[in-house]
Amino acid sequence: MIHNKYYELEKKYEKLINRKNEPTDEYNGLYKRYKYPVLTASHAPIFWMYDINSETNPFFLQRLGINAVMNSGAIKFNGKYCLMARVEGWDRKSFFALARSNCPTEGFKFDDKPIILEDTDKSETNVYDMRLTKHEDGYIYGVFCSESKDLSSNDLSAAKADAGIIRTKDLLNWERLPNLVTKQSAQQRNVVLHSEFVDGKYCFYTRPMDSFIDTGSGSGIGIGLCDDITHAIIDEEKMTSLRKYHTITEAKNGAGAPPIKTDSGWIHIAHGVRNTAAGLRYVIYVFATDLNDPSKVIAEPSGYFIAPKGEERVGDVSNVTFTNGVIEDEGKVYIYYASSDTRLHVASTTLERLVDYTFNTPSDPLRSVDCVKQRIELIDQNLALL
Ligand code: M1P
Repeated sequence: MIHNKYYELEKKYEKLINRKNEPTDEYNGLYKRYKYPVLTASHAPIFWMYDINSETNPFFLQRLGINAVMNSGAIKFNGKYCLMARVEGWDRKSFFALARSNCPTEGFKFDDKPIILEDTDKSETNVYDMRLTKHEDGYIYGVFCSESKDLSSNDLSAAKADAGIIRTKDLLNWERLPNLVTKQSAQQRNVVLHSEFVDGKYCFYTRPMDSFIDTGSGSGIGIGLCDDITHAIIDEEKMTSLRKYHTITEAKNGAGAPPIKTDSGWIHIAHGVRNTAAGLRYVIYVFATDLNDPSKVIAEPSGYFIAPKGEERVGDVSNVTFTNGVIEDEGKVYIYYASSDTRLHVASTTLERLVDYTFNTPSDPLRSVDCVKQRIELIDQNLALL
């Protein structure tokens, strides 16, 4: 028999799922932030957490809690906006679950069951941050971080990050492929598959790392080609957007969603990390690469595009904004970004605006003296009009 409490919680859940969302009144010209997150731990169906049977769970205890719903891949499929969310349990393990809606900014509801990945590697302990790519080969690929314990170290928390790969044609049946092998880099996180072949090969954005936390000698976002996605091996990684001293990418950076193709170039919405006395600060930034050579950076607006604001600043890992999902839909662009490893938000803009921002915003001159000159130039132009 279903516990009475279930019906009470169900009402709350339905109210949450059907809640209308609206843009906030913040103005920056670049994008609109929305009032409510699109996914939170409370969006998890009640039957994922409770045993709803009053005989086996008379006190209606939560048996398998959900801690956070965050970094999500995104795609429009069969007319629905779909988010491949990173759902983290109270047990610290993440899994993937698909939430769908008819609207890009509200109404996301999880499919009844999370995604089951084929168990191809018994040492894999955690999985997270899937990027979805609709590839020109006809498949939708999911590339995610596959994390295992680093057995070469005595440190209990030492871990190893690899890129796992799955693919589907219907978002229901997933085929797992062997993990990506990058011959030059010991570890990989934030790996993204490019949507088109480059020189007839599959093209991945990578993030070379020497260890689990530090990118070490890794100087930024890499790019590498491979012949066969069913045994993906990258022999050589070139660099694209580089980490730079005293910028938002000084500590590390990483690709976000697959880049958006425009007439002017590929637009990448990525994350940059800097260190502070209060810990790492993650912001979202934009750069563009050449249409014919996606490794060549042709524009990189100065500073951040989205940084944590208000309640976004606080969570399990505070001061973080992170994106791995963007949907471009008939000239509109929806950027799904998580805040502080806790919840998922959306910001909306248009392709026209994003192109203008990307190609007409000055780049970071890297020194205060030049930054102030850059600003005075803007002020002088404006004062001449006022
Ligand atoms: O905690 C912030 C983010 O840290 C990692 O990103 P990166 O690999 O760039 O350090 C990821 O684990 C990500 O999931 C997380 O949001």
